[in-house]
Amino acid sequence: MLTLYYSPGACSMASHIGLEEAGAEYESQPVLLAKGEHKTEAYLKINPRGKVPALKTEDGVLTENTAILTYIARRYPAANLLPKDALGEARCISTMAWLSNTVHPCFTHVFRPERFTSEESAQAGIKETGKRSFFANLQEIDGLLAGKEWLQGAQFTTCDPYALVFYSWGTRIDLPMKELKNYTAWKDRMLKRPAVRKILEREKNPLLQAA
Ligand SMILES: N[C@@H](CCC(=O)N[C@@H](CS)C(=O)NCC(=O)O)C(=O)O
Repeated sequence: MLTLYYSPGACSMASHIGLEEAGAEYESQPVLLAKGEHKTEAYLKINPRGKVPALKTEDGVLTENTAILTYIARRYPAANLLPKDALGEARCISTMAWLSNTVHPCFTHVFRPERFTSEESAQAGIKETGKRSFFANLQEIDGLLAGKEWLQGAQFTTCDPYALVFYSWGTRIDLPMKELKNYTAWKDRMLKRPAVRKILEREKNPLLQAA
C-alpha cells in the first residue's frame, strides 16, 4: 500500500491528485507545514529534507513531485497519465521539471523571502521580484495552453495536476488570474474532474469556493 505525505495547499497537491486520477489504492497522511510537522523527528525519518510530498512505497520512499508523478503514471499505466511514446513522455517530464525548478522557486521568493537574504530590509524587494517572475511564469503557462485542452494537448497527463498547484498559489497571492484566459478555462475544466474535486475537497482548497 502506498502512503502519501502531504500538506493541504502545498505542492504535494500535484501528487495527491495524480494518485487519485490513477485510481491507486493509497493512504494520505497530512504533515501540516504550518504546524512544523515536517521538521519532527518522525517525519525527518521519512524525508530527511523535511519537505512534502513524500510517497512511501513497498520498496522505499520517493520524493519530488516530478519523480512521484512519473512513478504513479508508470505503476498505473491504464490511467494513461503519460504519453506512451518516448518523446511525448520526455516532453511531459521536461514540463514537470520546469514547474519544479523554475516556477515553484519564484513563489518561494514571495512566501519565504527570508531564505534568500539575511537583511530584513531586502525582503520586500525579493518578494516583489518573486511575485513578478512568478506571474511571468503563469503567463507562460497560459501561452502553453493556447488552443489545447490539457497542458500536453489532447491527453490529460501528470503535468496537469502539477500546473493546478500554481494556479491556486496565484489566486492565494491575489494575482490577476482572470487575465489568464486559457489557464482559467483549463482550471475550470480541471475542476470538473471527479478526482481533482475529491482532492481539493480533502485539502479544503479555496479554488472550489471561487468556482
Ligand atoms: N521540488 C520539490 C519541492 C518540495 C517542496 O519544496 N515542498 C514544500 C511545500 S510546497 C515544503 O515542503 N516546504 C517546507 C519547507 O521548505 O520548510 C517537489 O516538487 O517535490
